[in-house]
Amino acid sequence: IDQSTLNTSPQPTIKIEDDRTGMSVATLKRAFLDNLFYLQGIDRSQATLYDYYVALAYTIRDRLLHRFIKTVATYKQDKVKVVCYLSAEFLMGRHLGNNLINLGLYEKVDQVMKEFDLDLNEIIEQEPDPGLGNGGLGRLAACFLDSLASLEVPAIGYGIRYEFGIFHQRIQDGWQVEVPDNWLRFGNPWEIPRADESVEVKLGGHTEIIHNEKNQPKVVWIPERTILAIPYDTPVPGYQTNTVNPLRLWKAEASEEFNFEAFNSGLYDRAVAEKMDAETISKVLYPNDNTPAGRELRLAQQYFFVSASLQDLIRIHLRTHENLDTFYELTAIQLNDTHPAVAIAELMRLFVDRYDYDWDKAWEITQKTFAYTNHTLMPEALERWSVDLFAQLLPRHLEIIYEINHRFLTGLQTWFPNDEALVSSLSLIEENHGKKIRMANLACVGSHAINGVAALHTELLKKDTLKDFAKLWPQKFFNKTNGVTPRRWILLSNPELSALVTEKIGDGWLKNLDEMRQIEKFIDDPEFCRLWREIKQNNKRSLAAYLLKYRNVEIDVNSLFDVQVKRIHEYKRQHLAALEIIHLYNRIKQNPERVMVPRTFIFGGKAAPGYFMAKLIIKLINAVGEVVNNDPDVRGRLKVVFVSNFNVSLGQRIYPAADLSEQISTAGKEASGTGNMKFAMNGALTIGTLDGANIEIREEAGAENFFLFGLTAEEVYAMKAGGYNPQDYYHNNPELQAVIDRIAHGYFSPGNPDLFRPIVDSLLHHDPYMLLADFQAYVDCQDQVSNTYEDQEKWTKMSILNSARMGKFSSDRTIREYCQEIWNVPPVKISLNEYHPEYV
Ligand code: B1H
Repeated sequence: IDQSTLNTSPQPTIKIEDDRTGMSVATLKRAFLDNLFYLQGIDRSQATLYDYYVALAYTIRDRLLHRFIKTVATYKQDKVKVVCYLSAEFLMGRHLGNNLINLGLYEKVDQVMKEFDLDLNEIIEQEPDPGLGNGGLGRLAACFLDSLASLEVPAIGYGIRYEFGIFHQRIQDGWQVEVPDNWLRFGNPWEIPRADESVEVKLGGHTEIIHNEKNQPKVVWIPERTILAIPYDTPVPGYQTNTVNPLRLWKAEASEEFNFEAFNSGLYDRAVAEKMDAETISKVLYPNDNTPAGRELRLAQQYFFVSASLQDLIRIHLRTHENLDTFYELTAIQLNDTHPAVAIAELMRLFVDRYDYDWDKAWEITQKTFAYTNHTLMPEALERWSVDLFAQLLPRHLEIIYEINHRFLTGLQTWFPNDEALVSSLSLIEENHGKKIRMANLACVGSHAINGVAALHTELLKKDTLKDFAKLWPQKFFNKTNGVTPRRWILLSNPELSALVTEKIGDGWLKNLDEMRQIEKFIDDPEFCRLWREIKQNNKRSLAAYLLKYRNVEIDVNSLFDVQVKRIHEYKRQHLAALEIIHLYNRIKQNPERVMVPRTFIFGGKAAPGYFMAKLIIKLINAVGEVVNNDPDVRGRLKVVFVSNFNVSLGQRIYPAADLSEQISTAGKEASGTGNMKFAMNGALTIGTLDGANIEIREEAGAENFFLFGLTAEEVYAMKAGGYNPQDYYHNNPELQAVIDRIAHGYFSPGNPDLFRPIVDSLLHHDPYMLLADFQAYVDCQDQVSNTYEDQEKWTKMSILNSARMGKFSSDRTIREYCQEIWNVPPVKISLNEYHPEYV
């Protein structure tokens, strides 16, 4: 603005590079200072790093917003088909760095910060890591949103705006201690509340039959409580596209109407109590991974976000359409596991009760709308809600589920008369010890597509967990092997490796990860190999510096970094790695002069707070570390580190620094795994079983570039069927015996020899995850790893080949497959006005 004209001319000249949209360094500088002053209310002489973070976040948010508004307007105007990803979890990780990358602003903003004497990395570190998910399932949802926007696919993510995400993990005296994660304490610049689009969600009460004007009977639900669902939108930009899709998370609040009533009748404290009750629904994420919670509040959470989301979708549809007949043509709803599966009953209720559709028409639309992803084969992990609980909270939905079941089973009987076994396995209701609703069966019946998340997993679903559905509807089953976004997991996490790759083959790999194959041609180029090694070494050094600075642990950057980071679960077998460590320790104790490749075992991961064995495994790892790390005989050859509070941001530091990726679950138990992909993309070699996506990773990388060990899924089943006895292994393998005995005799728990008894007993008497059966194969394979590591040239080549061949595991590939085979949703280009329309 020409200052001299301000007070004299009614029409000052405005130079149009809008400070809220401009992408030049000069504009970004001005906008950043402006936001610091006017939004954060502080100037440079007083600002903290956090103030700078907020100012920068708002600067970037402005640049997302006009793309966001244009994207949503285009979807509405062009009446395009939209993917709706329903998920109880979205483990997004920090937004700032990723948004800079996707907007193509990373370098410019880095420069801007330098001009203010600020370090962009330090500013990025100020953002609290939004942990609205447990692990792989929630992170998959986040990677999918990145790929959807990057592929310009119209999409919306629907979930819950938990006030407290996954707990913060502290380690005290070797034990996990949970601390609440108050991530919203200082506000959240990335979300936009849309109070005007709030909807009501009802709970409880009973149903009645009334007669309408034509004297036809009709069921009405008389609910007991009303909760207000308030949407908060977080813009999700694609990589180098104009598409910015919404992630819409619902917050629960007391409905005003209800409160007024109570206030007026003088029941002030009851009104306050009810208000708090309502807000409890979106208060906290249940911290169970791969185990359902079975609590009333959890069912209320599921229904809450599902009902709000479906009402939202119907409202959106009716903005441009007269009725809901074509709902499925414009809306493809994906159920991320069974957590949102009550959506099938809710959509039926809305169609039949509220919009007066006849049952058959409603059912046809419902089935065409939904698709279901299964994420686990563990029988105890399949959700089953007690009918009593359902009746209390969702009486009308229970009736609808019974009606769906009745029609489904009646139909079955005409095709398979007198097949009682089939009927009882497919029924939505489980009858033994207290009636339960099988949510996986509801999801299968109400969807047109059912998919597993890796080839083996889908095969096992069809053969075992969902075998009768697969026989009934083979055409409904699909495999969609998981993937991860290369933007966050390579470009943002591993900038040096990314720069090297881009220098050699251009930057096409970021949109088409298959192009990474082109780096194979440098495998015999000694300079390339040297740089590759140097980058890994730099990543190891920066992880070591971080651990020293923030965790006060010192690790040797010249040792092999052997890493297992994931949720702690018996089936994932962190304790198998602990047995290997004890075994290596025993070797050293037997021969203290023994020469060996120095190793640092790095563990990270949270245990569900109520999962006793998982917590004991954490204690075991720390107890073994305590002994090994302090024994003078070990002399730097072995170190054990448990990094507390593993989360998305720590993952971004750890994956690029790993030499070896531990993927050692019992075959047939890990549906896919996605950490395995992040490691391999960043040049770690994998030691793993034939489980989940490991199988496909090995296929892609080449068997010679993968350290394979252990029983296959088939062998596991056969062995169990034949009466597996872990004692046989214990008695026949003196080295294994020595390892177990060290634990059993209290070597790692001085003064408390019984501390690890539950682990020892479980291994010796049941060993449901077959650690003892796989022990020797694992030890031998680890020796092979060490031998290979001694040949650094060979190791480097294997590392390059792993990175080069991971194209399949880009979530872009996964999303393309979903779009073509399940959703039938094409991309839509978003054209952008150069400036905010009001300014043009
Ligand atoms: C996966 C879950 C899960 N499978 C219940 N199942 C939950 C189940 O809070 N709950 O009730 C939370 C999470 N998570 C994981 O999904 C699999 O174990 C991984 O193998 C897979 O890679 C990931 C994504 O598909």
